[in-house]
Amino acid sequence: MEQTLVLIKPDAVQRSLCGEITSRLERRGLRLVAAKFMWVSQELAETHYTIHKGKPFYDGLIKYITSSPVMAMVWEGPDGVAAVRQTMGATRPTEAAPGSIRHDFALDVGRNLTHASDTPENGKKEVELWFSPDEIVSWDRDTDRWIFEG
Ligand code: DAT
Ligand code: MG
Repeated sequence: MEQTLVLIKPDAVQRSLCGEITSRLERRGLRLVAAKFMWVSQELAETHYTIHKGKPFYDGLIKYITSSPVMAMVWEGPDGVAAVRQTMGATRPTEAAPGSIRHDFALDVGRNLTHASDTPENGKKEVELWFSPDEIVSWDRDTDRWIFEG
């Protein structure tokens, strides 16, 4: 089962979209294994976005992610990273597929509502960065056999 970090970013929290976003992931069949509502420290923001350091949008990105609380979650499922990225849509909302979250609720790349890990390796790294092992809940869902074949 592949795990991915999902962040409901400050704009989505302020726009009361936490329920809408988690609902779409639940409906897809993904399984929630961790969640917390939190302020993002400057240090965590910089570590999380270290790959973008030096890019023109970096300072704005750090300011955005630390500007208001976020809801951090871990979701899992078969091919979970790709599935969640698809549900979120392309980074630029105007390039996101119709029906994706970023298409349906966003316009600006700097206010694109969510973060989702982009590879299984980064999923693992990001889950470890944002959550301690005791915050990850291992559980079986009664509907799993109707959603996961294996
Ligand atoms: P994603 O969040 O889809 O993984 P990314 O990792 O390339 O996208 O970039 C991280 C975030 O940085 C992205 O969600 C929004 C912001 N960003 C990326 N490219 C940008 C740009 N050209 N201008 C402004 N913000 C940008
Ligand atoms: Mg990314």
